[in-house]
Amino acid sequence: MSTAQQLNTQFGITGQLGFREDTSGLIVAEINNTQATASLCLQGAHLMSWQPKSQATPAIWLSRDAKLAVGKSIRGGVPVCWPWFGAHATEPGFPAHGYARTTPWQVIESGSEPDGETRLTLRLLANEKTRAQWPHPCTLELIVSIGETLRMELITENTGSSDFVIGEALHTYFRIGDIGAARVSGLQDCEYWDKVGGSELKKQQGAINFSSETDRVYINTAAECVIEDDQLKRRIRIAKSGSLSTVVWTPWTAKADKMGDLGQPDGWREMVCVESANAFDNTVRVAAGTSHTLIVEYRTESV
Ligand code: TA6
Repeated sequence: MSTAQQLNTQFGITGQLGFREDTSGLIVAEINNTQATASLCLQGAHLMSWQPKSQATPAIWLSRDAKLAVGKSIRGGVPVCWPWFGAHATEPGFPAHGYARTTPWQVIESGSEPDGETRLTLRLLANEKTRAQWPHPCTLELIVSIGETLRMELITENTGSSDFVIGEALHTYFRIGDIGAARVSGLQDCEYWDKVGGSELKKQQGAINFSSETDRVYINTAAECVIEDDQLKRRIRIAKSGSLSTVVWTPWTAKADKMGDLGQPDGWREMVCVESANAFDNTVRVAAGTSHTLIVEYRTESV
């Protein structure tokens, strides 16, 4: 595993991209360019923060209780859920949302893009533990481009001789003023599995407003979503490709209290998850020798 100093020598970009070792011993990439600031923990290729310079408030939420620890997921940011979404289909002892977000990744490339964005490419480092849960020969890479727009590409390559099926998500926690003054549009008329109180297939009517725990997997949709934030007077546009599911989640009070790491007592009110995914009916078969890419692009607009 490279040290922060080795990474700075090989991939650092003066005045834009540097690497530091956190007190947990994990390595964090810090990005500060003309368009935005961001930070990304190499474990899990976990983007923890993103704030366009045009915005007074970050666009990505990180719990004030978030702690970096080896092998532990970070509450907030953009967890990479892969190679399954939610609970493992047959192994209750396997980690929820897969192992990618708690496994070391390595930096394989960095660069400055023409308009001033900073690009970072990371690859998951398979090991004995991951192969025990996922024996398929494959690579997983994440390309992040940080600017006024945040673009993330999650690329699965099947390097083996047999097909495999993945579930995945960029499980993004967006920063909002207050859940009671925010709504999500773009999913009207889409079918969704309502995970609150069993799992029933329903159809979305109009925009999604929030007044209780909401945990929905919208299926068969490539739609762009918009978070309308009346309190922060902004929109966050969520465009995607290579994804046919969108997950919308707020834990609300009881679940937030039970989880205990969302920034008590009401840190959970300042976030909503809108996750670009391939889950439930939309898992992806990656044929031998081919690759599959899930892409998101996030933009903020002051209104
Ligand atoms: O995507 C929504 C969800 O599946 C919720 O059911 C909740 O479990 C959330 O993810 C957080 O999961 P985590 O494993 O990160 O605590």
